[in-house]
Amino acid sequence: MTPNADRFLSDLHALRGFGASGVGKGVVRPAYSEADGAARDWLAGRMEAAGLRVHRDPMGNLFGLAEGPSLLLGSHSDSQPEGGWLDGALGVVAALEVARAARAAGGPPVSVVSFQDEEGRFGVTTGSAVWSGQISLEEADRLTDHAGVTLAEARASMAARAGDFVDPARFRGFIEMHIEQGPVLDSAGERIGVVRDIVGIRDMRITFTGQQNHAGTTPMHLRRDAFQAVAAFNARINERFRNVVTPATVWTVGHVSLHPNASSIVPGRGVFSMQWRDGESDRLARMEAIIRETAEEVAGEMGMDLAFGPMLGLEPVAMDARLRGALEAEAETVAPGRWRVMPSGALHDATNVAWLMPVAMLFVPSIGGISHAFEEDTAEPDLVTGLEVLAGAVARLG
Ligand code: HGY
Ligand code: MN
Ligand code: MN
Repeated sequence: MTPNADRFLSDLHALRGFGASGVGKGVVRPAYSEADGAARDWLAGRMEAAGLRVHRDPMGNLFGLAEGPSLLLGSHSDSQPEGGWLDGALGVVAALEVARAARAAGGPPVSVVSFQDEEGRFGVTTGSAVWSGQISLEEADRLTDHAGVTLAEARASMAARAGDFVDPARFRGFIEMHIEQGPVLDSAGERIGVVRDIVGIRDMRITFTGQQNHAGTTPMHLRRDAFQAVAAFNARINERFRNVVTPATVWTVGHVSLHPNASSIVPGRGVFSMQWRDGESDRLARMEAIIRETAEEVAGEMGMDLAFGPMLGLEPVAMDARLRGALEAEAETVAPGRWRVMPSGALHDATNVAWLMPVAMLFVPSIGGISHAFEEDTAEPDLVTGLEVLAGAVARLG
């Protein structure tokens, strides 16, 4: 089986055209946006041209199905609000190329998927989470983005063309190729990472409500300033986590919204996202307890009402030994001595799909370790090396 590197790179650049940010190679293609819909229509056309049967499920997950039992390859084609051109797109386009190459070589059958809302406009890897039953469609429909739009409203725009959920029993396994999104491979001068396991995550919205008031006339000691509560929480949590976390644990306050967000108004409401990730579920639970206690303590001291949104979470998962073995054998063939087995600190659809079938993942280096930013990039020879390892592993599993 010989994948066509030029056709693969040309498709990858074509996909970048949907939602191209105009800054570097970046893209703005959030789930269910116009650019996302147009990109999915284009991908559907490429799937059809590759001889695959196009199927959209109620979440908007897009499948190109091969006849009979097949291996499923893919990732996602939605982006962060400011995203790179490869995050997700690489795995989808590589899957498409391997499906074409496999078909031309007379097998093995390969199906392709682009999951919807991997980047969590509404949740955490929402499309594959619903497909795998980690969250029900009914529950997911009530999730809102930062602007207050519900998932039910967003997916309604794509509902007309949706069929049923695909029966996962038709797939023999799932392999997701992705950029590393961290500095390990790039700084070591290595070409391929074979993933051992993917960390777990928790994500929750927290709201402090104080009293909106005049910024000139309200004495400092009488204020119930929601921003001050958010700031105090953040300072305290960094301190409190100290005895619980390891150097691999990460946590992020990535979205903050103050109401009404005006220079001359003491903010009455502060809403922020609290996200934390670690390879051990127990540690994630201990961190949750600290977060809740600290927020309650700050609310009590500063006269705030406190509300926690629903906590979304995915458990850490290990990759399947057989699929992983095929990637390792192929990595050693294509890039001898220049690959490693490594954990994934980023979340991926593979986490959810692992509940349905054996899964494995491979990484290619990210230049400077940058991702979730317009600057995200990977040298083209590394993209092609990844494609070759993926195709070779599929042939081995044939
Ligand atoms: O946030 C993540 O790890 C993933 O890119 N959605
Ligand atoms: Mn991704
Ligand atoms: Mn991402």
